[in-house]
Amino acid sequence: MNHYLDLSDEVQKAFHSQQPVVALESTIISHGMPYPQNVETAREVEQIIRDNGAVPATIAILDGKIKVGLSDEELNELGTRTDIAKASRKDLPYLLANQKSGATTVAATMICAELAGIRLFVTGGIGGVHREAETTMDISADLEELAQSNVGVICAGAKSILDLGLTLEYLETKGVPVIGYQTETLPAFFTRSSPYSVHFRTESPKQIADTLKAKWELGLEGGAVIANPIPENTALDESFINRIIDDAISQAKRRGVTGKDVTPFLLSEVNRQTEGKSLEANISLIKSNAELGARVAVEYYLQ
Ligand code: PSU
Ligand code: MN
Repeated sequence: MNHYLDLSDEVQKAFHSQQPVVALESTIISHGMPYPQNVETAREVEQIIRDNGAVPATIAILDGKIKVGLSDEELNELGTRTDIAKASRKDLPYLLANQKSGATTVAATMICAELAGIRLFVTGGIGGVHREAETTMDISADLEELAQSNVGVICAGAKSILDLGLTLEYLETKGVPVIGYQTETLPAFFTRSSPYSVHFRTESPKQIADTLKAKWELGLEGGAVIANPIPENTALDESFINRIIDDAISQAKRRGVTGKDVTPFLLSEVNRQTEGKSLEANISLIKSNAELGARVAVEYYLQ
């Protein structure tokens, strides 16, 4: 095992007794939601995974170690400390070599999950190709990681802060299957559908697990996107949320926000302008993703 890895007791026990393990990211805790909802949600999401027969492994970089499975205190630290870096693929070497801390993005969580031998990972939404990427070249490292790390990512699609059409094109080029769970269209995080088709519609956790097995048994490197629409009762009105997203994007442009700050800026601006409605939606969809992720993991590991 890689000497940077530090597995919690719960995760170690799960590996020894061959229980299914599901990874969770930490950028959503440190940079995606406000305190105290971030910490409360992180704990609740872990419990949902346990209740559905799997073991949660929230991943973060703490003092130069890749933590796989966090204690309550560590979750609290990630949710309250203001000096936690957003850690993507490019950031891992420096943070580890210099005993620093960081909250892992989808890309970095996939890397750490794979190092630990975890095949399934639950999050809210993935990064992707930003609008106007043809001039800014802002394309999330999450997409390259999906192309190369062998981890299935359960999410609610992607926010339309991104260009969803170009994001799908990118994933298609890289051979990353985008699998809809009981949906034909790519969910747009806050809403259950979008004008874009997923690559395949599936009906059950078993069908998803079998598809992942076939991919990896064929030696096809890389991950998959499993897109689970937000529960109907918490989905936001499409024109309401799109108006706010458009406004957040033009503000980011006006203020000259670039690089790794773009996504956190847009997320917090959307949170602010929806006065908590987007936060409620975010919490609801991540819980729903946790349930699906645990059920897929059970099928993947135990059948
Ligand atoms: N999109 C969301 N919520 C999030 C993120 C993206 O709807 O919390 C976070 C994830 O951690 C994702 C990261 O991996 O932002 C992508 O950042 P960037 O676009 O800078 O690659
Ligand atoms: Mn970016």
